[in-house]
Amino acid sequence: MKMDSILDKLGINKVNEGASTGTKWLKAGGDPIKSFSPVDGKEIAWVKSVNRKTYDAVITKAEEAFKEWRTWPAPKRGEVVRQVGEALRKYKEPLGKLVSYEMGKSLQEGYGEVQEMIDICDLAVGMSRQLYGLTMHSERPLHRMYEQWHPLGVVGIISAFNFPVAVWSWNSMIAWICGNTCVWKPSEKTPLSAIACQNIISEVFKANNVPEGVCGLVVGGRETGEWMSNDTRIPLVSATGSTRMGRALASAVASRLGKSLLELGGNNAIIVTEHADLNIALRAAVFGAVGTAGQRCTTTRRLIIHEKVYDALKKKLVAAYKQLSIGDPLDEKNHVGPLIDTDAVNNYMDTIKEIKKAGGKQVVAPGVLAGKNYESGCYVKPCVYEVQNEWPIVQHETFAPILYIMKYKKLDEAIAMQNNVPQGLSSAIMTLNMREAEQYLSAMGSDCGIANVNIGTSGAEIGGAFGGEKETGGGRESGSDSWKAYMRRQTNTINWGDTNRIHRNPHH
Ligand code: UN1
Repeated sequence: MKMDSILDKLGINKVNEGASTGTKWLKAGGDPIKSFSPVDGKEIAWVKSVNRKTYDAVITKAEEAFKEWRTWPAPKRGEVVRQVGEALRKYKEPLGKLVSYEMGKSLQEGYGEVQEMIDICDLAVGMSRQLYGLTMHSERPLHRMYEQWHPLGVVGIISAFNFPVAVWSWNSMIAWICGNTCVWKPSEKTPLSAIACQNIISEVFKANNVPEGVCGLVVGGRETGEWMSNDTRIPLVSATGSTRMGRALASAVASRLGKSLLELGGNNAIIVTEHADLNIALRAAVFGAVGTAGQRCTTTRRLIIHEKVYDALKKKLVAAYKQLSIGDPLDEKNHVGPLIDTDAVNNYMDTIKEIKKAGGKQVVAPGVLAGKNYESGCYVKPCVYEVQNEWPIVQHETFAPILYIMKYKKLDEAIAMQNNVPQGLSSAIMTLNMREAEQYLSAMGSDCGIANVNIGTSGAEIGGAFGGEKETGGGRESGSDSWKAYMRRQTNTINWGDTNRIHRNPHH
């Protein structure tokens, strides 16, 4: 399929309005944003960003729609989400290709993202019948006490370029079955993938007479995110992105006593013990470090290797990195695609300068690729450096395929190194030794939101709660009981007795 026909199928024009209340596109009124592909540097299409007036119109519509949407039984809302999942199955190929082309991740990963959306729809459909509250025994006679969960209202969703569609769906599908309306601000680096999603859902929402306003879209930059953070009409803002963005957003939302759900930076490590299966460790490390060109928040950034297996694993790493082919991510023989833009390339180069200045020892060389097939200037070589964990550059998340390796002697020391960074998203240990694995998963082990054994740091499934501690922001999205973040808890006590009978109780 040619890209033009893909854009056609997904309803993307040369110039698009970046504002929608669900099935209706509004005049966005703000500056146009150009979306270009990091794959070949070509312009794909334009999107007009929102101005304050259009933004307000979308939020107002979402507020109005909430009044009706909350009256729909949750399983009926789930039925709409089930149909969204069906529609996504139908559009998996063109949407996966657009994600891959607009963001630069491999085609396999582009399809994987759409599959993740389908999976979260399935999960949310089941959840729509399981929004359970507890009941408890009242201390008063002839009283009943229980908890129920109600929707919050308008949920603002801010997503990042690296998962242009999946992370939005984790939030929106669950927020919807809970009875909320959503307004999505996608990354301004990948607005077309968002417009495509909006077109796909709008078909389903129209067919089901879902109130206009349940799924809003506002394309815009940092300022639009700030409007959301300060907007008292939005009780919950769920945001994925950098720690810098998260810190600003969290304090703005907190100062109006709103809720925020944050999924920010990671600095994920794999500990490889002397008891590891080195082939499993190698595969996990390479996939984790170079997948999505190192631009996942779950990317493996540090390998902490036992001294006994250090040289052996290092040799295997060097050999494996030699096999990597870098190029057009839509061509399935390539393993590594481009970074999102040339700013990211500059960031990669600045980081390498810092590593060298600190005394990092090169194990696999870095480089920016130029010439034929690399015209976009966004392709870089995945590289490996020997470093010290406490160096400021190692403590910092750089969204690029740079892997740090370091040596340890005792597991306690390795765990301390792993935890000794400001971030706390994902982590893994490679070992076939039960004591090591259990220590790692215990309260004395990994301090991250995700801790794995013999599987790498990236590729988390939607069924588990996803998120992390410390500077990662503490939020949990997608599976398990993460739905609770999108609802408010109400404790209800009902007196079904008459006063006389209560009076007879000697304790009251
Ligand atoms: C992200 O990078 O923001 O664990 C999310 C993974 C994916 C999610 C990553 N399922 O790699």
